[in-house]
Amino acid sequence: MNIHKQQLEDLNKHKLQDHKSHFDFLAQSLSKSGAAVDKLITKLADFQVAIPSWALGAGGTRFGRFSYGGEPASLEQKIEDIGLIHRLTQTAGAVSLHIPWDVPNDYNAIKELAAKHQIKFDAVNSNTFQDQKNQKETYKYGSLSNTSSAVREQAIAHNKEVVEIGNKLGSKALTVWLADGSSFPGQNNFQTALTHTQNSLISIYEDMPTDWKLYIEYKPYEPNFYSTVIQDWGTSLMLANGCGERAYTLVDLGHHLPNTNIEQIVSVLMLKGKLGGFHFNDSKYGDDDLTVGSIKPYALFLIFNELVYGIQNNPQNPELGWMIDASHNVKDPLEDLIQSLEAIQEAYAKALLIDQDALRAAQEANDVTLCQELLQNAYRTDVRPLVREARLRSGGALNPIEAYRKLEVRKNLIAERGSKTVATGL
Ligand code: PSV
Ligand code: MN
Repeated sequence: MNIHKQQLEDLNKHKLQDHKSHFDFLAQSLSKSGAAVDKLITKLADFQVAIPSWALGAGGTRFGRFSYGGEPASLEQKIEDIGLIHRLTQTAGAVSLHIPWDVPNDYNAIKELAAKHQIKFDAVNSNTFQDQKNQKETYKYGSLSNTSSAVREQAIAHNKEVVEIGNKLGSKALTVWLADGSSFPGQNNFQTALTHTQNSLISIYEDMPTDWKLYIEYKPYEPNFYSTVIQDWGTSLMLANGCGERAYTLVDLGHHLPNTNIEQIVSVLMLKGKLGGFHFNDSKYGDDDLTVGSIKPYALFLIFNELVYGIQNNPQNPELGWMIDASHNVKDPLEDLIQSLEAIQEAYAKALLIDQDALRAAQEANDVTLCQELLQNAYRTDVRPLVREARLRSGGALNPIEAYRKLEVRKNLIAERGSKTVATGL
């Protein structure tokens, strides 16, 4: 399915007058308080988030999976789906592939298709958490950390192959997330597992092209429930430092124990120039992979406050790889992703409104009340007209969810692909 320019213009036309009055009102009051509104809009329009290729179909839990009609059955169809989301939101200009789920058959054709939809290839992800058909060694007891050198070599070779695939597409980063760990006390020797992991990562890192980055993701539990080898940001940072300059920590919002102060982690990593990638989602209990901003929008705002501060003040930190890493068990995956993108843009816009100079002065003066006022004034501002204006100027839909429904995207995808297709992923 294609969404044509004219279709979006027709849909936007009906909402334009209302939008204009809301936007003018907000722009005026922001300008009065010293904000450079046009610059804000440009920043929002430039902010692009990668969509993971494995999140375009229904997600599942270990108890079951309820398929969605019209799911993409091939890499081409996955890119077409991202093209639809990008068309509507103008915020999803990248895809993150998971190998071996997404090995292209024809590299040139995939590159052309992605370019047609203005989609770039972001970080590529390796998969050593599942065994593949005809695979010689099993990852049941770990991959890069395994006690067996044959297993470790196989996992290292897989990661190198993922880099080769990504390199042919124009990716510039490899994300490694390990399920390695133990389910019972005494099962693993912690020190041996960590040493193996460090050595394996060094071998992958040293083989990467010199303009590539390595993102090391951490997670405290699941699928192993007693320990994971890379359990937290400190372990990830230590491993990244052990690899070299182009190795970084990747923060996935769901990979923390309840109430962890994620914004502080972000801040410390950026100060050290070691925050490389970011996976957005939301959660109530664990790695719930829910729609961004659906549970703890204020926490997301505080995280964005540190990201914005770091982007402005930490030139030692590289540009970040942004990605949504959510799962869609009950909602239409494309609608869910659109909602996540909207929440990300809103949190970013609110964080951009914080008067950083005033906050700094209030912090220096230990004026705790004013510090809170400054943060919450920004948070309480309804920034949706700004986000809509950024989308409008880039050629997107004023209201992407409404447009998605009016254009009957899902119905069209089911008509094209059938109701029984199943997308690869988790
Ligand atoms: C693991 O929970 C994770 O967050 C990693 O990023 C994986 O690559 C992704 O989910 C999908 O499996
Ligand atoms: Mn993740």
